[in-house]
Amino acid sequence: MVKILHLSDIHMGSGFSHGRINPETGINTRLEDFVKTLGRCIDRAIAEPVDLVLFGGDAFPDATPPPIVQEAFASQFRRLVDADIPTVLLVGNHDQHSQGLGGASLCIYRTLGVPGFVVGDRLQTHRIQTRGGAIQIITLPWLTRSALLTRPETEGFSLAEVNHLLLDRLRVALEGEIRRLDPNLPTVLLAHLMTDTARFGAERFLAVGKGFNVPMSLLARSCFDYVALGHVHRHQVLSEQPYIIYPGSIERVDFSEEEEEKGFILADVEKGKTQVEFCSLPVRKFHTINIDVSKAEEPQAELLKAIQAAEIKDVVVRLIYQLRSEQMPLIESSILHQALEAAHTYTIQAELISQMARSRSPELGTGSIDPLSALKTYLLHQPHLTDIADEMMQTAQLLLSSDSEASLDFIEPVSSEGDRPFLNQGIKDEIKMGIRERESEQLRLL
Ligand SMILES: [Mn+2]
Repeated sequence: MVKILHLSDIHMGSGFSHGRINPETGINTRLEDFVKTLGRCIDRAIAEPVDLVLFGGDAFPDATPPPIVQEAFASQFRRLVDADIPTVLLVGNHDQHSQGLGGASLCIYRTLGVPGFVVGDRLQTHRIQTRGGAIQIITLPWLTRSALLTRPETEGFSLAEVNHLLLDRLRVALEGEIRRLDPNLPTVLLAHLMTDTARFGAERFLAVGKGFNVPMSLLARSCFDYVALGHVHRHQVLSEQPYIIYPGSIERVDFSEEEEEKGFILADVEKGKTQVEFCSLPVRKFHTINIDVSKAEEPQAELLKAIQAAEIKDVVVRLIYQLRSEQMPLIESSILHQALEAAHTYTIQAELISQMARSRSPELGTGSIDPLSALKTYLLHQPHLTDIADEMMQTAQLLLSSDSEASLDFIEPVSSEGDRPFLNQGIKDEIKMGIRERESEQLRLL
């Protein structure tokens, strides 16, 4: 039996806007949080001790992390070298440099020949000798088209056709690896990908046409004793026969992960009888206080009541409230700041309700509708947009079908416009345009 610790999506160095500078260290507290949490994972690996550590990809927000972040990551993994625990580092989409060209941030571990470390930057089978016996690990990093296809092969193809071809190639390549497996050894597939059944928020349809989804049938094979995944930040068990698991990210990267439990997987992998356990991590809480005070006579008092009712000590808090423009003089923002002081960090977003009201086309209904039909329906009701309607449709089509790497590899800004706290300047007319979409937030981070 091989005892494995499987963790994924560390994203160390992201979410700095939710932290502050620790005056004692000069370091952003969110970096300190991430290092502490990664430290807990490594502590557990050493305390067990496990025979092998598998990292499912996305070490940093991008392939060129600042030295302080890279060193913090390396000093934690270094402890596994000292403890003589072999480790596989898989390359995720965030670890690849300019879409696969020029190596990945994790390849340095191979270049330096770190003892016991394997970097999974291509589809390949690694036979690893552990204290619990030999095991074979197939690494499947984030796939880019250029990994399996050449440009002339896809000339004139639509995105759907390209994805289809890519899947065919992957099927053949994976089959090749499977045929060369030693049937007597336990086998793990370690992959960074989006499966067709993964859930990463309430509405999956947003991802349609954007991503390259790998069907479960490709992964749920009896030759695998465990399928260790990375990419989706929400922990989920997709199959039990064999176990196919996203451990999820180890820390909350942003508010879209507010409700999610964070942790890693301990797996006892044995030919035909693998057992798994999810181990949760005590990570910093995120909390949204959302309150509509537009009908309140004393909006300020209502806001204070809502803040006092929430547990905010050491928590990353965002206060979102709706009010009418006439109520603005009734809000004393310095008092709100005072009330939120116990939070680790906080932001305040005021939304003016009169300007938020939008008419709604009844055809749009309440069920899910694909984004293109929704836009088409919307345009029918907007005569002033008739001139550019065709162009808008084409652009939307282009956006939806654009390369998944391009649309997903968004690097989180240090501080986004909507996250900026109000600094004793009263309430600005800051209206959040559009809908707050937890799903789209999460999409860009996967
Ligand atoms: Mn990813």
